[in-house]
Amino acid sequence: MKIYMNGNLVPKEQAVVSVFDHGLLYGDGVFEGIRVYGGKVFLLDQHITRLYESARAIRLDIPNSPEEMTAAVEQTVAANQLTDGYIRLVITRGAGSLGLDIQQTSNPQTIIIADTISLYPQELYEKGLKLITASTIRNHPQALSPQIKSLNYLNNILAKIEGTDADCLEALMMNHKGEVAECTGDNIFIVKNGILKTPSTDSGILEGITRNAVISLARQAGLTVEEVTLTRHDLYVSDECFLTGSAAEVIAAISLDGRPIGNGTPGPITKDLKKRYEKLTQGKS
Ligand code: PXG
Repeated sequence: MKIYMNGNLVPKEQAVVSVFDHGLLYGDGVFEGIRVYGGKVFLLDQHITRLYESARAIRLDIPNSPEEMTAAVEQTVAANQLTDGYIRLVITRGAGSLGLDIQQTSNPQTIIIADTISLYPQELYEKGLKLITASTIRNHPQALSPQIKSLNYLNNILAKIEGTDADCLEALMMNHKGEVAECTGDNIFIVKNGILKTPSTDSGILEGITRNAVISLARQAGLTVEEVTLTRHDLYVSDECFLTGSAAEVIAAISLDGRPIGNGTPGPITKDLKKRYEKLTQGKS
């Protein structure tokens, strides 16, 4: 495996960062998780745009241009002969002194890993996932905006632990107002009376690239899509529920807090959108 580090492709044993890197010391950095399907990097432009926006939001100047970063991703995929897999693109603040001051850091590290990922067991793509509501709320947008895909994922990890403890592979996170935000690594949708609904970006969520692709696919298919405020009640009484993410793709959620959603199996609109998304990933849409 060849890892891209600051312009070079190096064996993974040589792909190392300093213990003084603020990415390690403080979670100070940004990242993207991107898929490769059939040798093509999926929705790369959108991931690059979000990466640079996340970096800008934390006042991190990425040394390369977006065009150079795009080429570096493609180069890493080619060097690893990856046809179907997963890319982790990471920018750290770089090494500095022991202190928060970003002015005492230098050399942000650009790391690109091309590997494989399987987030959920295949059978759950047929059966659907069980969810619980985490007591850990999503970061307050005025503390750390969930729109920034930063290297500090403790907020999500703490909620994920609550899910795992309850035998659920995903957990629902509410925002500081008690509204539905998203899951720990996935966005959430419901279907109610044939209408597709998902929390709006001002609900304190990461604006998922898969989320946006599914919204477009649904509209193309003639569905009404609403980006709204959702409460947990809306989820409990919904007809269908599903999650979206680069790693997860589209996966049904069949219960929340032990309560079945709809009839407790993946619903027809969920299944249809899952198929349409698969077609899109295969370049057939
Ligand atoms: N919300 C959160 C908090 C996320 O971390 C999503 C939504 C979905 O966004 P995209 O743009 O992927 O549709 C994410 C993304 C992993 C992994 O390693 C997690 C994500 C993406 C890729 C890999 O667990 N989450």
